[in-house]
Amino acid sequence: MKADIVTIFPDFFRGPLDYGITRRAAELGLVKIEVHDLREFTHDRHRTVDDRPFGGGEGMVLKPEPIFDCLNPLGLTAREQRLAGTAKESVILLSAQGEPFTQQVAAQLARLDRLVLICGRYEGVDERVAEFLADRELSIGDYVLSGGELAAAVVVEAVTRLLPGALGNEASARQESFTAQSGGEFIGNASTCASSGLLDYPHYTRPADFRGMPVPEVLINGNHQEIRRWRRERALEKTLRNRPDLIEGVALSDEDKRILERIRRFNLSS
Ligand code: 9D3
Repeated sequence: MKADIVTIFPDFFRGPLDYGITRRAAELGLVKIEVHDLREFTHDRHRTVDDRPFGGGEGMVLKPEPIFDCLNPLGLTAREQRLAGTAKESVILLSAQGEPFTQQVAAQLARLDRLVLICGRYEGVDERVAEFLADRELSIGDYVLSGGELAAAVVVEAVTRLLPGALGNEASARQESFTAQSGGEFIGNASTCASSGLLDYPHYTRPADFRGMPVPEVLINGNHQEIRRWRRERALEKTLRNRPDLIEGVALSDEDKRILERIRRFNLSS
């Protein structure tokens, strides 16, 4: 996969993508990231990338011309064909007005050969970029960032992990067994215990007693049936507390329903 990032802060990307899985994937040649400095596509002495909004209002808007000129030499397939799905390429504008970036979107993007990520800045980006240049507009969540750079790094990391060979053998085998259980398609939230659409259960490692904080007994006394049940209970409990919205998308067994009922009653009584 080739990823082109269009930004006014090219140095930003020296940091976040140079570690862990994204670094290894780049070294293995699974992903090639090229960062484009938008200012190199300006023609005035001050290298102006922004301008005042038509109609008035606060702040500045990224001008369309440098962005269009930056993409022009990249040799992309026409937008019409990209939108028709006949090209394995996508041009994405990262903006607070975008559709939510989810694990499902990451999986779609991981099937492509080419991503172009345009990072917004200032109060916004001239709308002609979203309307005529980009194929889609993505947001990474409902909070205000100062621009699209962190969001682009998030997208690259989430997509890169899904490229074949990006995870070690062990991790990819584990992921395979998860995907098999969810019906062949990797669906649901990234932070979920992928087999079920729930948040993950709690993890512990040595020491068994850390400064008076013990590991739950059940995990040490090694009854695997009991451990499975305990983990399922804790996953249900944590999901109910932190992400109740996820519960409705989960296939609950009768046992799960009994556990949830017990947790709900317990929470009401305390
Ligand atoms: C109410 C006017 N602005 C808030 C101060 C709107 C606004 C403009 C520009 C909000 C954010 C930004 C810059 N943000 C991004 O470019 C951005 C973003 C985000 O803010 N949140 C989540 N995902 C993304 S992707 C790009």
